[in-house]
Amino acid sequence: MPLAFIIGTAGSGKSLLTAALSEWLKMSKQDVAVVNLDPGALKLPYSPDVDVRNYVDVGNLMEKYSLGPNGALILAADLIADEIDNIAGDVEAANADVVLVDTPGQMELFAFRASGPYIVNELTKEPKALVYMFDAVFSINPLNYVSNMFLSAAVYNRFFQPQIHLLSKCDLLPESQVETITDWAANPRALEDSIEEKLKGTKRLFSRNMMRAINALGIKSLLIPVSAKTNQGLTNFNTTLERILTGGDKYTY
Ligand SMILES: Nc1nc2c(ncn2[C@@H]2O[C@H](COP(=O)(O)OP(=O)(O)O)[C@@H](O)[C@H]2O)c(=O)[nH]1
Ligand SMILES: [Mg+2]
Repeated sequence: MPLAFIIGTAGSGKSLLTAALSEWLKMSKQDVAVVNLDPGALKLPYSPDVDVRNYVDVGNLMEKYSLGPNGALILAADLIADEIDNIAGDVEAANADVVLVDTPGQMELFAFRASGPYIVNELTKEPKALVYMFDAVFSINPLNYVSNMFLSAAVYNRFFQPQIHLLSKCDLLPESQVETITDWAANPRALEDSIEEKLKGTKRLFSRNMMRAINALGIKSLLIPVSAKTNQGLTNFNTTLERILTGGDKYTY
């Protein structure tokens, strides 16, 4: 079964989008399973079919190794790799036609430690996609937008899997601002113009050069606006996901 990994900075909306898309898929009669890979999650907006917290307990780690919450989360992220056979077995047993994987709250625990790419490789040999989330409210400033482009390129450089880019929480911005940001993704010239207009001095220079360097990598990818509160954009998002995971077919017939 194909897998989609939902990735983004802390609070970018990974867990709520996982919940919204899985509900939306169920309504479309698609057989979906949801995996929680965040050992530090206290409360989730969905009930996971597979839960890493069954294997790794952050509270226990804090006590056993006298760690603070950050240290315990780092250790937990690494310990997940040791449980990969169990987790892969649980995913297999869920026997769904598509699997959504919600990743740890702090992106670096998944993307920038050895265990993340190992987990992505070992969990399945079937088609997979990474879904990278740009927080809309954060991204409205071109400086922040370029920083997020940089992070998404860094994530690509860790996994080398097909990557979809979403603009999350777009219900929080007026339509015109959502359009401005999606235009930046589609049209580098528009982003350069906004950088010239909105930024000055070192910030302008740095943002422009960083943006040009990232564009030169050739990983241009459109930004799909979505909202996990209103379900806006889920059709578009899922069409793109289907194209990567199944070649454009439904997951369940
Ligand atoms: N308005 C709005 N808020 C959202 C949306 N998605 C997530 N949030 C809120 O943003 C916060 C962080 O979301 P969460 O899914 O936990 O982020 P995660 O850390 O990436 O998993 C929560 O308070 C959510 O309710 C959205 O589409 N619209
Ligand atoms: Mg989360």
